[in-house]
Amino acid sequence: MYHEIEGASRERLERIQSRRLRETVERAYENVDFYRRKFSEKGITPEDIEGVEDVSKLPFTTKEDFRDEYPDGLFAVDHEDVRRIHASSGTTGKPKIVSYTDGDLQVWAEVMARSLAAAGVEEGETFQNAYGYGLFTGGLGFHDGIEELGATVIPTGGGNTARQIEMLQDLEADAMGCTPSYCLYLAETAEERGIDPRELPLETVVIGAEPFTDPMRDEIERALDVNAIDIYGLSEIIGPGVSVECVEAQEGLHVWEDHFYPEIVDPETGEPVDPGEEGELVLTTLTKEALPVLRYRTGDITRLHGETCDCGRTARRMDNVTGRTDDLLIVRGVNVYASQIEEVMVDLEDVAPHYRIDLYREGSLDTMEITAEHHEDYDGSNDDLEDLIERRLEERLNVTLDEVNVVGPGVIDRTETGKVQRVFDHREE
Ligand code: DLL
Repeated sequence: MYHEIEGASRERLERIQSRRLRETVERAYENVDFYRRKFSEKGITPEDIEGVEDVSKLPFTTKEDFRDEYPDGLFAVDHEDVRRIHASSGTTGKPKIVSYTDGDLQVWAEVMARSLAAAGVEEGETFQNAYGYGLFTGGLGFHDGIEELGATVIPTGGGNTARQIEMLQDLEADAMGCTPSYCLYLAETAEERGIDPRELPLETVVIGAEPFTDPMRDEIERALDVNAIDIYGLSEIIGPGVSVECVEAQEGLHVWEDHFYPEIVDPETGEPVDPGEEGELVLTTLTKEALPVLRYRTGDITRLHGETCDCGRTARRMDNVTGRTDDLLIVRGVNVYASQIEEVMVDLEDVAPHYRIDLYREGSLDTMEITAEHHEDYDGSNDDLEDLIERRLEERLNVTLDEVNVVGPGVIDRTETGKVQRVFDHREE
């Protein structure tokens, strides 16, 4: 274990959680107007929260709150104490902006170091970090954790697969981090180039940032002859490093509960579900300074397990996340909300309100196709309109479209119920 707290008794852990929850509530209430407003709407004050047993008295925070408080309405410290900013796409309009103090960056590096150690990565080993650097939390989150652990980081970032493979061969990384789909793509590309991916030196890949199924993980493990370890996290809470599987059991992801308090609620009612039941994961930060977040509705569907684990870690485990409560589609690791596409489409005068989004998995990579009807009175060329749609969507989504088709009025099937279905996700078919 990287830190002795990982093996702490449940009683000790809960005492720490309760103390930190009180401090977080206090900090949020004192420094963020938004929370003061929410508390008064609920008729509570920080004194009502004595420990984790009171957590469900607190108001939820949602992604819409990040949008409404854009850019820095949720920050709890002055700008000079913010050492870093990251961002992730929001449902509409602006991205969600997240911030970190020096202390937050230290905590993040530590939970990432713990996560990597749990995944089986050791001090002195070499880690090729193929998560994207930049506003996305994947690249820098992993980077700092790898250094904190005392391993060597190769910051390749995303893309440039040929170079990525060459680096793996020449610098002999023991471990790599990337999205599960990119991992498979890399294995396929190696094969196309006459390199047996199983001969690459990798022993571990740490995969996350998008959902994947067990068969997909088996394929990764087989293709590269590695352990593929699931890591979970989200920008609003910190980034990667909220929870991770341990290599010993590889059965559920230990949530670093001394920093993030997990609950599972019914996505419809917001009420806590029975222990072990499936529902929406809700997270409260316990130590974040720049951006304390109370009861964040992640939109991720999972369940929590309390049984002790073979590895000796006492933190509860969550299931691999495979579903969402909302319209988030993660395409090649990039977060895209269907509502962002909707916004672009309704702004285009020559496009009728009928369009569909088709997602496929070709080999190991996601592809996204848009089919849209032009208006009855549009007399331009379909090619021009396709180019326009493509340009507008790519600007807005930061993801390349694989195909845009403009068709005549009435071509796209209408539903009989009147409920439109725009997204057709064929990736798990
Ligand atoms: O994806 C942070 C991250 C980077 C996690 C690298 C793991 C590795 P966001 O861009 O804010 O942050 O996206 C967060 O991605 O709410 C989930 O829906 C999804 N997600 C993240 N990890 C997993 C995972 C990063 N292991 C959103 N399995 C989350 C399934 C995941 N979904």
